[in-house]
Amino acid sequence: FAPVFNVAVPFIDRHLEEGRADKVVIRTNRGVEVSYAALAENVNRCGNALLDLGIARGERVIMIVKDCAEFFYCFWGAIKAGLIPVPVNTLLRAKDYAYIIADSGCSAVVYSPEFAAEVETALDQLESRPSHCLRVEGTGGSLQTLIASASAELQPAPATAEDDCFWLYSSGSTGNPKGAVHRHRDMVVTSEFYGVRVLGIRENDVCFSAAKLFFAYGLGNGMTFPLWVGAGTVLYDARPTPQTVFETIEQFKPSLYFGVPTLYAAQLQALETGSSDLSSVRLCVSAGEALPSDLFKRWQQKTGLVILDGIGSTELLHIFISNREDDINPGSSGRLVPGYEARILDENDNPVPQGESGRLWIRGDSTARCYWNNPEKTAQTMVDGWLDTGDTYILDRQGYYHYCGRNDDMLKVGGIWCSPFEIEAKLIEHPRVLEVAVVGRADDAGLVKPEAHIVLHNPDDAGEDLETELLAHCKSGLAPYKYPRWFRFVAELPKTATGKIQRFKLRS
Ligand code: 3SK
Repeated sequence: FAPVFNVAVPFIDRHLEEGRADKVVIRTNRGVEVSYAALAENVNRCGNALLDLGIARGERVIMIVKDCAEFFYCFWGAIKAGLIPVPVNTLLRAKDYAYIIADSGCSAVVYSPEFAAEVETALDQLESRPSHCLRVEGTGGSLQTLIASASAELQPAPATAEDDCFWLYSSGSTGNPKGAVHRHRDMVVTSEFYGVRVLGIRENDVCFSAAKLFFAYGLGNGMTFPLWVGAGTVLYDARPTPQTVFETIEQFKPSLYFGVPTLYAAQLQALETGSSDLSSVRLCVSAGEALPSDLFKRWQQKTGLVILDGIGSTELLHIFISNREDDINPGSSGRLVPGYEARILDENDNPVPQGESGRLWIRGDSTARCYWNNPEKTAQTMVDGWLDTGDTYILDRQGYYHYCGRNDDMLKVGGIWCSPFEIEAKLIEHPRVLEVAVVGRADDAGLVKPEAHIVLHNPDDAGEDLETELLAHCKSGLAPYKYPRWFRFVAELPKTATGKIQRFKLRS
């Protein structure tokens, strides 16, 4: 890396020097097309618009923004101007946003109008509001109107590859989300090591990520990897369903498709009664949760396409263990991505013999510098450049890594972290619920979803009506993917002598 290095230069400005000014980089489901020249200009305008508001170097800009061109303008404009963009999950609720806005100490919140109800409720709950709260679209001071009137010239703020660049919030099993602080170098590392060396992404590729840009997974798939090699990307701004994903692929003809196991399973189900032209796709990718080998095989049989499964994390920014197009072991996460090292340790922090399970630690140059404002968690998780992934893994004799579960009780539901304790806290608010424990259970496709085990004040209340009521209760206060898919009314919960719930018994 050069001594002075703002990562917006190689990702955005470089393309003008390399003759891609007129090439379309972004196509959206709303009919928007953006060339590399227009992207660079709007990034400059947006960076200036944020500076004109008085936001100073190093200050945070929270982005609760759908997948659209303005996501790119705001993210890269902030980076080029020396500000810190913080994309946040758009599926969260007001209480989550209130926490993140306060924790980040941000100067600005930028949000798509679709999320106004939750975001504005959050802002009303805060003791002190950020100085600037802007909608992306709309009249009267929206980000779009500020972009239109700001200067199109912006010099990159001086930075080094080691300087803080952007944050992503990651969920914890208990407690609150943590802001993983990423550096300027991190997106270069993931784009080069995973994007180029594993996916073989090149200039003539077109990416379509059903996983949204606010996830570390979607951010790489749909934004940084295509920008790194001068490729194109397709943005879809609503919730992906099998139907809309197939329509998007048929319309925009991407060569790389990025999904999550739950969506691949739903797409396969849709293909039982319908068909879709996937001929543009050269490779499918999956992450977020382990891809069952049966799902891999059925997808390959039905579509003729392989799915590259891998595991990544918000803290490492993208995938660090992956299958390869010419080296796939279905049901495994694959082999280490170049640039990363792995250790599997026992409970005394000693390496386990090959073939035995232990806690997976990873080292690589895309690891977050720290968790914001959380030295204790940083010290526990990030040690001498190694990151504790929180996952249990086995390395087999052939060098493939096999996922065995979490070391904590976290669940991955549809590729998104989900804390059972948060669902329990919601259920226990219900007046009929005495005790509750939530665990993960595999559905018919082998994908984990939350299951609630409930002790009622009055066991006679159990039944379908109460299930419906509890479902509505959960959906009213939790992010949409966090509700239990099954309710089991039980007489008591299995507990240790000290009263700790024995979750392993509920899982079995
Ligand atoms: O969950 C994953 O597997 C993942 C993959 C890539 C980037 C980020 C994450 C969390």
